[in-house]
Amino acid sequence: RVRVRGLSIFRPIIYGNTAVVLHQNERDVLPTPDHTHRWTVAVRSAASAPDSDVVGGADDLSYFIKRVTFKLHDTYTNPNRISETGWGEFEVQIRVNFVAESGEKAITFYHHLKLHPWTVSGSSEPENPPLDVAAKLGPVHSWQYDEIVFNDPFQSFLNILIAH
Ligand code: SLL
Repeated sequence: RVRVRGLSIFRPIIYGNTAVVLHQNERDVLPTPDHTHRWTVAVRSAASAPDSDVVGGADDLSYFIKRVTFKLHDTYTNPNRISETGWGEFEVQIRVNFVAESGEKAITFYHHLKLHPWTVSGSSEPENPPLDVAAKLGPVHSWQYDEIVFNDPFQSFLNILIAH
């Protein structure tokens, strides 16, 4: 297999989470009533379709990404989830495995799960509003743009990337 030496190619991604405050009636039926939020973490393509204002999609990264694994805080008994309930923020470990043809090693990065809509009013310090106020503010979003860079890619993998 031939590497294309001196060439770098990247693919843009966004990663992050959304979170909502659980209603009391949702909390009542959880095995863990101390959980206050429901959240979802995700990795998506940041290359939007030309005729669409929707960024990313379900599996629009699958031509070069084989698997994305999320590792949650040790307080979770099954840490490999993408959608969960909880009460606190923590670093989510995100591991990306590439398709076998790429010959690329897996990469690992982190996202700080955001649940709380810190607000600033007037000249006071930022504050974390109580749950009933946070619920009215609506979903919290925290997304990061990044680029996955491949240096000296295999010719066959380069073909896959540029053909897509
Ligand atoms: C904090 N350093 O104290 C953080 C840790 C951990 C969040 C937050 C638990 C879920 C469960 C959950 O929400 N952990 O135990 O079922 O804020």
